Formats: sequence, C-alpha cells, structure tokens
Amino acid sequence: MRIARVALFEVSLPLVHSFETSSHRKSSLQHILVQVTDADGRSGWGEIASPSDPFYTSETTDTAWLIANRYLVPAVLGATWEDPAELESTWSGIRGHEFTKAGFSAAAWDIHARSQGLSLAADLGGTRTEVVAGVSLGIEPSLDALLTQVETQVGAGYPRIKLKIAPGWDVEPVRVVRNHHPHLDLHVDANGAYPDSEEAAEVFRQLDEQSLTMIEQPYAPRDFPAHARLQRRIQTPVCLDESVVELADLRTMIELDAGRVLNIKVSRMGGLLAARRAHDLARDAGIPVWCGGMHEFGVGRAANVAISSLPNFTLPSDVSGSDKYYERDVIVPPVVAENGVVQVPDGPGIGYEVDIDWVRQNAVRTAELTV
Ligand code: OSB
Ligand code: MG
Repeated sequence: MRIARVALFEVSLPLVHSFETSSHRKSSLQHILVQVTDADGRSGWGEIASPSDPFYTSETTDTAWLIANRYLVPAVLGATWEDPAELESTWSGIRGHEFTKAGFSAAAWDIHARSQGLSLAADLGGTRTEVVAGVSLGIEPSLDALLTQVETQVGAGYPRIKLKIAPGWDVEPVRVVRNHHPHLDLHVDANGAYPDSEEAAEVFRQLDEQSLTMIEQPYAPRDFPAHARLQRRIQTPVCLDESVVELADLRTMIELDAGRVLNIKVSRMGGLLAARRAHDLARDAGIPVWCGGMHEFGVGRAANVAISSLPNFTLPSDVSGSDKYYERDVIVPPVVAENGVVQVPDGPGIGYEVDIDWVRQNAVRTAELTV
C-alpha cells in the first residue's frame, strides 16, 4: 500500500441542538476530515474531531490543521506499508496531538480494511453485529428543558442517558431526572469540573444515592489520587475519560484503583490501534469499557461504531444516530439508531460512503497534496 494523495477538509456543520458542558457551549462544530488515496484511486477516511477551543484537551482545530499539514501529511504521503500499525509508527515520535493522529489512524484503517475487502469492525477484530447507543445530554437552561430532552431521547428508544454536571448543576437535576425515571440507566459526566474538596465529596456522596451507573471524570485529568480516594468512598463506579490519554494512564488508573469503568475515545487515545490496546488492557484488568464521543460527524462516528464491536465494550457507547447531532451528516446513509441499537456495517471499511459534495459545500478550508 502506498498513499499517493492526502486531502484535508475542515468542515463546519450546525448542531441540531446546541450543547453545553462544564466549560463551554457550542451550536456548530468544525472537524477536519482526512482522506488518504492510494495509487489505484481507493480512498480511506478519518476524522479529526478536535473541539475548536482548548477546553476538553489542549488541542484545537487550528493546532490540528497545523500539525496535520506540517507533520502527518509528510509522514504518510508516499509511505509504503502493509499493516496500519506500520503507518501509525511513522508518526509515533510526535508527542501529544492525539486527535490529529486519530484522524490519520482512522483513514489508514479504513483504506486498509477496504483493500482487504473487510469491514473496519472485522479488521479490528470486532465480534458484535450491533452496538447499544446511549445519549449524552448537555447542561440545559432549566430543569424543564432538561426533562424535555430526557423524554425525547428515552422516547426515541435510547436505553442510557448521560447528564453533564458542573458545580451548581448536579444533585438537583439528577434527582429530578431520577424521580421521573426510576429504572433508567443514568450516569453523569463532570468533565473534571470539581476541585478535590470536602464540598465536592459531599456532592458525590449525594449522587452516590441516585443509583447511577457511573460518575465520569469528576476531578482534573491528572489527579489520579483524588479519583482513587473518591472511589474508596462511594459505591458508584468512577469512570475516567480525560485522565486516560495513553496506555500508561490506564495502568495508573488500574494500579491506584482510580476508577472502575473506562471511557475509550478513539480521538483522545490517538487512534484505533491505541483504542484497541486500551480495550485489551482494560479487559485483562476486569474493567468494562464503552466508547465515548466528541459529537463526531459520520466519518468519526463510523469508526466509533466499529471499535464498539469489540467484546469488552459492554456498556452503551456515545454513538447516537446522526439525526441527534446533524440535520445532514457527511456520510450516506446516515448512522441510524433504532431503539438505541446501531447495526455494525458489514460492507468494506467504515461501511458508509462519504458525501463528498456535502463535504466540499461545507468546507471552510481544504488542503490537497500528492506525491
Ligand atoms: O466528555 O464525553 C465528553 C463532547 C465534547 C467534549 C466532551 C465530551 C462530549 C460528549 C459528546 O459527551 C457525546 C457524544 O458524542 O454523543
Ligand atoms: Mg466525558
């Protein structure tokens, strides 16, 4: 395999429903699509789903554009390789920039799977034919607005709801939703918004009484000891997201018992190979995993669906249907969740076709390089 052309498309799409986390609010997203093409004209697609601002992680769309053009494109253009791991090794010397690497990783895996006549899921070693999807709800302007969102998504058949929480928006909204839905698979995500204080510990003690499936990333990403102390005090599993960027972080989590569930994001971990390694290590340690999302467009979500087909993804993943995020997605057909279940495509590669006209129409910048 030899990559003869790389194209980058920064695409801007409006969200169907704007999304607020502990750090910011968004009504449209800009992600970079990566297209790699071999000498026979076969293409693979990946998505750099970095937020445009450095609040979830230090990367931004602009840093991704810079690192992609300056380092990743030259690394892959003209490279010859058989296994995606070989291509991934051409950029392994670059520290950080996981989202950027993840876009190129997914494109490499997609083109590899297509060249083998395999689905991406099969190429990764996935075993499930369908994956269960949950929905992640942002901070809403009022409790009523939140309840309406919960009703809509439960009504659409999603079996798991995650609520974003932040200081001042935590115990009360969770109680209200729990009272309306006593048996709902419910969890919360703080995106690291809480200080390691007694007041915060009291919030988590009260949330511990709400039969939550997990409490995701309560404290700052690097603070493994705070998560371990909390896990000793509460019954609810602590789930780590932002804390686990590389495999060594997962080893730290396991050794310190700093969490009992892992959110694997392909973007955060730097690609599909890293995500699969994290899956394997968590499985060996008895830690269930699920696939988190970054409001990916269809290209990135298709890769998330594929990785979610691996056996230790036993909890619902953030792979909701395209219609939950975008009026018109960049892939055809869109991702469809029926009663909260997404079929894992068995066609070649990611199993969806990229709507290149729609991509070009919504591109705010493009770069096309050939050898
Ligand atoms: O922490 O999971 C998160 C979106 C942006 C930044 C952080 C997170 C999220 C989500 C998105 O929860 C979930 C989805 O893609 O459906
Ligand atoms: Mg999270």
